[in-house]
Amino acid sequence: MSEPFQPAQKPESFSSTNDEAKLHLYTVGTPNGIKASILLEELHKEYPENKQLIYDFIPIRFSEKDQKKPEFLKINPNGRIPALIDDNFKGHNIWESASILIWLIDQYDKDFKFTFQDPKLKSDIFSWIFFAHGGVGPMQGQANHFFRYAPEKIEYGINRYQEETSRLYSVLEDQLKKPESKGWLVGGKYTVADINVFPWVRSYAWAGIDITPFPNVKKWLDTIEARPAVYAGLGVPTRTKKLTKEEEDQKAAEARKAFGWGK
Ligand SMILES: N[C@@H](CCC(=O)N[C@@H](CS)C(=O)NCC(=O)O)C(=O)O
Repeated sequence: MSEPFQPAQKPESFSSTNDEAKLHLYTVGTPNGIKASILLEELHKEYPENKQLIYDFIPIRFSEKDQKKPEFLKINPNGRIPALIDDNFKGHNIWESASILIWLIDQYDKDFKFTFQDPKLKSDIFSWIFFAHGGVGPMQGQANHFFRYAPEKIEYGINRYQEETSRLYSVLEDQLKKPESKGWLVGGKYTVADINVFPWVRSYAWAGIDITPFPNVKKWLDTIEARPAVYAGLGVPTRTKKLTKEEEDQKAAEARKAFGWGK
């Protein structure tokens, strides 16, 4: 019988070590997948000696429906990426992208580099994480669907989800433009709240969203994008390049085929 998944691979940051990977990320290069690899890379940079943070990744193939296979459903009953197995905790499985970030911070960010010890600031981090997890992700995901993938162009659906995504961006803009924010969502520093929503906002163009009304969001995007750990995380499972219009249409067509949209 063939293996259900492609072999695990070590990311570039751990390619020179023979030490065993303790964390196993099941992923695809989508906004939800990338947020996990970005945080793993950030943690590795802050805690380079911590061998518990050595990770590998298993590239999930939507075209093969890897995410719906029984072996995967044992890891994530929702049949979606990302999912993480933590061998430092007897193979504990974590699913839902924000839940993975919270787990990693709680277990491995002992010096509060990407969070806060103060309970009120930690609660603010959760507010922004859940705002993004229940708002930006789902709404922008639907904007993507109606704008890029739906076999028919339904103006009502496109407008509804693009407008709601833009409204959510305006909430980010208002937060980021406050002088005390210092350009970050919580407590004047780069935290897991920023990491959680960054990959979604980064792909605004794919959802057909205009970023120009949100200059502080654009500046925040560029600042995060320039971080070496973010660059490393964006390369997992593979680094994508800027697409031409034809390549964008091809990518949308491949997704339509993989998910059976518009049959
Ligand atoms: N709320 C979930 C959403 C996960 C999700 O929708 N993942 C997409 C990729 S971004 C997926 O796995 N799609 C495959 C499918 O629907 O079968 C999370 O944040 O982890």
